[in-house]
Amino acid sequence: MQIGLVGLPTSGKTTLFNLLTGSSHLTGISGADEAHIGSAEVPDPRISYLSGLYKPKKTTYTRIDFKDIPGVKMNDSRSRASRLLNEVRSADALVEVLRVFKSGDAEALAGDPDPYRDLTNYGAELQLADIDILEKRIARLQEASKTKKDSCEQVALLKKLLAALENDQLISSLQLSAEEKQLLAGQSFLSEKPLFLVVNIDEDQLRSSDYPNREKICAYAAEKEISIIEICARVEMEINRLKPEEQPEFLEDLGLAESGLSRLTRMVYEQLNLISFFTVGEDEVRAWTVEKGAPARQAAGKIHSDIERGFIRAEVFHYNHLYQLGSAAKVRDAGHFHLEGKEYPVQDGDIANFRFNV
Ligand SMILES: Nc1nc2c(ncn2[C@@H]2O[C@H](COP(=O)(O)OP(=O)(O)O)[C@@H](O)[C@H]2O)c(=O)[nH]1
Ligand SMILES: [Mg+2]
Repeated sequence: MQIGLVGLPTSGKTTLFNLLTGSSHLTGISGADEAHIGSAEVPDPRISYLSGLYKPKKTTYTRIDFKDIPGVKMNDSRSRASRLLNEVRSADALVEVLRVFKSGDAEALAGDPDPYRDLTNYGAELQLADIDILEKRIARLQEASKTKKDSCEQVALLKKLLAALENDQLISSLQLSAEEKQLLAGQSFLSEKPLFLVVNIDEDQLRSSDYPNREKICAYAAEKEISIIEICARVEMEINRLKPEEQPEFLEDLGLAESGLSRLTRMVYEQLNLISFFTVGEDEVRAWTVEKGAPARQAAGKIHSDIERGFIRAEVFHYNHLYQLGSAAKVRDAGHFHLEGKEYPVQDGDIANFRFNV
């Protein structure tokens, strides 16, 4: 699973990427030309609690991968533009960064901020790229259908997608049947990817929780069912430089319960239907990511392929019981331990111990 950071040049993508992943890539107008990849820790207070309880040698949070994809500039060559578009295509979900903050650097390149314009333009760009692909595929299939019958169904479906896009609907908003999804397997469309908006605002705007065109942007996001989050990348940078124990006071002063970075990571994590289960012990307390509904055996495979292969049973209890009762022994006494087979759908917050035999 890889989350692409997209948006116009100087919107703050690399700044956010550096903060999320602890990297130090060049920001600003002379920022790097190529996409880069890194992973971000998914904050989870439950891990801190477990770590305090088990005092393990090692505590490991789960992570998700981000890819910083440079925006296309006016004078970019076609080949560069298409290379960058391919980077967008290969991402599983997109976080679009919109610039609202004012800064000399950004202004010189991109003019006054106009996030509503940027948002609708980018949406249109994704839509056009999909329309272009669909038209080409339909033409190719129609050519082939003169000799092959089974491409007719495909053509009808692709035409349905095309009509939706031309009608300003996102592919993700269509209710496709299982058969239709099957027909589309292996084909990916940009406007089908889960999309998140990061509105990159000024410190003053963060304090007043307002900025120009806020209502229009929120209405657009609501209509298209896009999750939206407001962040001030500059403030995030300042918070990041502080010692961890100094950060809460700083955040409180800004009227925030949590840093924008952790809100962003959690939003992406939750909206993509990802959940965490934990393994605990003296050596390590660790969070693992699976998709909601993943069966126990598959979850075990996240830890090691041997555990998946030789899976016997999972011994499971829930974090909430541990948190309420204070020790695993009390959780066991209260009858909250359960043994589960390979099909058991792992729950968010499960603490699991897998028995296996290879
Ligand atoms: N004032 C202000 N400047 C920012 C903010 N976020 C990013 N910048 C600056 O805007 C410029 C472009 O940022 P960068 O992350 O390189 O944008 P990218 O082109 O989207 O990767 C850099 O000079 C950043 O320091 C912000 O929230 N406030
Ligand atoms: Mg950049």
